[in-house]
Amino acid sequence: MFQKTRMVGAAALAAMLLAGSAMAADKLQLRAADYWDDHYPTVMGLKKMGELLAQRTNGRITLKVFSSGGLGTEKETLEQTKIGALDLVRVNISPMNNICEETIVPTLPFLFRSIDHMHKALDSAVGDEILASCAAKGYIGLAFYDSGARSVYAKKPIRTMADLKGLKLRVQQSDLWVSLAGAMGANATPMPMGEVYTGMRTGLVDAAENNIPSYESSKHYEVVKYYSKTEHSMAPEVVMFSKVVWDKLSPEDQKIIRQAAKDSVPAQRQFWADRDAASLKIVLAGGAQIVSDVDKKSFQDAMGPVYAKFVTTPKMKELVKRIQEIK
Ligand code: GTR
Repeated sequence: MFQKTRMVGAAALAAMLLAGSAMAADKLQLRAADYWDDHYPTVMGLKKMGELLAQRTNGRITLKVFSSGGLGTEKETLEQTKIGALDLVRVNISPMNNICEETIVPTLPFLFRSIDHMHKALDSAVGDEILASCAAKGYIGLAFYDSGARSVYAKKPIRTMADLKGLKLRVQQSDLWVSLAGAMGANATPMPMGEVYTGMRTGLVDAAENNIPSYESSKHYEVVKYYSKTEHSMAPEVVMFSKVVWDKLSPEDQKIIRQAAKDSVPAQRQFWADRDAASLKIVLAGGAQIVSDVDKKSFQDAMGPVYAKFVTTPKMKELVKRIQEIK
């Protein structure tokens, strides 16, 4: 009896150890990068995704976020993700523009009529198709995050194209952005976000463009005080997973990761809305002026050549049309 119990006990222990080692082998710690700090809504979105992963797998899958641009510029972290040195990355969609052409579509100037229209479009099949379009380039698009609308800020108000004429406007590293800034009347200077503060201080650039939380978090409002609501693009943020890593995961884990990213979106949108309001207060208290009487139509009317140059394939044309048709 004693003997039998001991044997059963030993077998059970062995089985437990085996199961334990299998579990340990299955443990997956994903590594993500983001330019912003831990309190910025994009990083908070990734952390929400991590929480969901841990809850849904009893801690088997976790997500560590390397924030504050610690791993490099967005271009660099995209390269690291492509080779699998990073598992995923959160970037603005703009640095994807030169990599994967359909990401140009949601970056296009004046495409979305409102935040609500942008949400509807990105939540629809159009959004999924754009996310899926980067697989051949090494990226599995998991989700779009909110980034509001981007507007120009400078040392003077920008109400018309004439106001922007000849100004050196910092843009993201994307050919579309160079063309877009040119069509708005400015001289485009592409550079990574981390260099813009010094660039503005030293006069390397006169102006930049971004949403209010970025204008605030980057402290750019300390250097240039006029934020003019051109609202020329609603280029969203995007979460991109490394395809080389993805292809090694089980279909079950792929499903769990995809779902956790999607399910982090509503929380991220709330973090965004909260931060947008809080950032506005901070920049106003810091002496920034919000210029609302901008002749947006004059900027919008100048965008024909940008569309003609960048919306080139039948697929891109179709995506633009489907977005415009969303009510
Ligand atoms: C911000 C975005 C960053 C970065 C930045 C930029 O809105 O959150 O990821 O792309 O814009 O202008 O470079």
